[in-house]
Amino acid sequence: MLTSSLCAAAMAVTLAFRAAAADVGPIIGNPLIEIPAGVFVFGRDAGPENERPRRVLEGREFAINRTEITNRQYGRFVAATGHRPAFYANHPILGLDDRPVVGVNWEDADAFCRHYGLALPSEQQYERAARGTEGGAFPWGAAPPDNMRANSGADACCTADARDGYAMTAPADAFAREPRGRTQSDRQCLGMDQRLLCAV
Ligand SMILES: [Ca+2]
Repeated sequence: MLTSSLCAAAMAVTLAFRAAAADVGPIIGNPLIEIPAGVFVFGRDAGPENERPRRVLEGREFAINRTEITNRQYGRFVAATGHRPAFYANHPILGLDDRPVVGVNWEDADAFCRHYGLALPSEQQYERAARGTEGGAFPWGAAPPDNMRANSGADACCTADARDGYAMTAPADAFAREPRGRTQSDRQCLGMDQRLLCAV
């Protein structure tokens, strides 16, 4: 998990309206994935107090971006609105077009979502999209992370770890091989271990 100082929150819309159609949305190149209503596991018994207890909730349907918001997508928002660029917009790696935008704060992320008629996702929405319905420890299930499943940092803070192929951020869809945020229709949300998403 990258430090929160680099993160924007994931973005999702909280309105419980039915998405008009699959794989569409206002953000070019980043469709909204429909997450159906239904019961899902939220929280866990082991972990910080604010994650306890593990419980089963009835979730409303919503939709959330397939991947994190990329620098290319955030750049279009900046060009359209005059909003300040991401702090790392010109970084040789973190600022690459296909990488998740980093160096934006909550207000930036909120403004981005609002511009597209979306909203930041709730904790429940984000967790439902990332974990599926069964409450697995990771988007792919219970197996521990490995270099094929996720882009991770070094075990000890704060050095790069390129064993997964990326010393820093990876393209937003880089780890598409494993299901993440599986939906009942097999559409997937990807890369939620990194940073920024929007939803409807
Ligand atoms: Ca890495």
